[in-house]
Amino acid sequence: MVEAIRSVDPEVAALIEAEERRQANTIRLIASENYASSAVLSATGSVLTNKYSEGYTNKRYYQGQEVVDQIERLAIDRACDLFGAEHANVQPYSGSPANLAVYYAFCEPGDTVLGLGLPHGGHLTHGWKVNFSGRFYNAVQYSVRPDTELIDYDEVRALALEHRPKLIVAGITAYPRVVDFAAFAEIAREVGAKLLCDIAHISGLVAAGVHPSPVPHADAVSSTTHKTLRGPRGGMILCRKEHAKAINRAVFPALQGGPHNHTTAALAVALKEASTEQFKQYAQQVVTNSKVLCEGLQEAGFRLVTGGSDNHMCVVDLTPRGVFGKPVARALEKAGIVCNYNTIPYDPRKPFDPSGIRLGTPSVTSRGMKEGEMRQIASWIDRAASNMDDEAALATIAGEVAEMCAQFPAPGLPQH
Ligand code: DSN
Repeated sequence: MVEAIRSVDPEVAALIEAEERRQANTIRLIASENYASSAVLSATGSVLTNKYSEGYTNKRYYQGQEVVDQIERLAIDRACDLFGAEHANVQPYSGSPANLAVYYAFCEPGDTVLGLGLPHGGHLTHGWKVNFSGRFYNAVQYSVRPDTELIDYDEVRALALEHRPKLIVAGITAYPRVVDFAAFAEIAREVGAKLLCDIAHISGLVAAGVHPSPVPHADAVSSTTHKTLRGPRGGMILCRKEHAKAINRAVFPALQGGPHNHTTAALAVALKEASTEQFKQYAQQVVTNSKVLCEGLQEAGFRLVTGGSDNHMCVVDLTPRGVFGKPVARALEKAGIVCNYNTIPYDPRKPFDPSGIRLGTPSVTSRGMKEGEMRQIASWIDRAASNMDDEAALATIAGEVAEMCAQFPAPGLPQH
């Protein structure tokens, strides 16, 4: 495919190849990233990008839908089967638009919504003040407990009883533990709120049965499709039949125009991949790898937020090592290990220069790395954090990283 680009635009072709090399030769620990398979990438780059299909299957505003209708139907059916859902909308462009659509379907502007605060591991769209969710709605934020750093379900209930939200959002982007969706559902029922469970980070784990599913508990479940689910960049919403009309109307025509049919096809492929035994084993290994990475880091003197991980990510408090998130993330990048700096709960430092880093194992697990490699990665992180200003030491680690990467070819990438 790059050859076709090169004949028209060598500059962009060269940049794509540079990114292929970067993705191949570095250890990617960004918890929200993954490697989509060649099949998913090919569907994303297919002629389906050429077609407009505003509307839904058998109810479109353009002719020529005999193929696209079948593709969208496949994606919907596979999503419903995989997650045990009554209805799926596979048109949201990504996770934030999916959440916006659920707010639109269930709330009026100004209504009260209750979500996890961003500094405590929530997402921008869970009511953070600079986001639409905090500007157009009366957002109340719950937090994690200062002692355990676990979601404070007592506080969620107390805030729900006090503020009577129209919508409660249960979801995380930087929280390394299982979310108790049943507990959220009980609180939502008690106060008459709708429940949105945002499983963007964990949808692959949910699909594989290694994280409890919110589907039996939630009015709507939103997700991106490119994180642990390993699909194309996109979004989807699962919901009960009773909400299907409201959710569909919110996505189109309220918020979006034509669906991205190339993404829908790639999602259908990813959902098929995610229904296999191989994917179940993958998801299990993602969690095992995360636990082992945490243990290695603890042994090296780092503090793990909540004391460890039972999903695909670890949030690392660097304070005991006397270093901070941003410089460590930069040093790690020089050492060939890519992550993001992150706040820790009740962080005394500023979000742009916080105390922690967030690490995730979806990408390295897609390359086939297991427990031994996680211990090696923990030891490289330890070495990099001890040699942050030593360019030569960091370059040496980068060389070792590239050697290990060469032994674990990443799905979807040509080998350079
Ligand atoms: N940006 C994603 C993440 O990294 O968690 C969430 O949208």
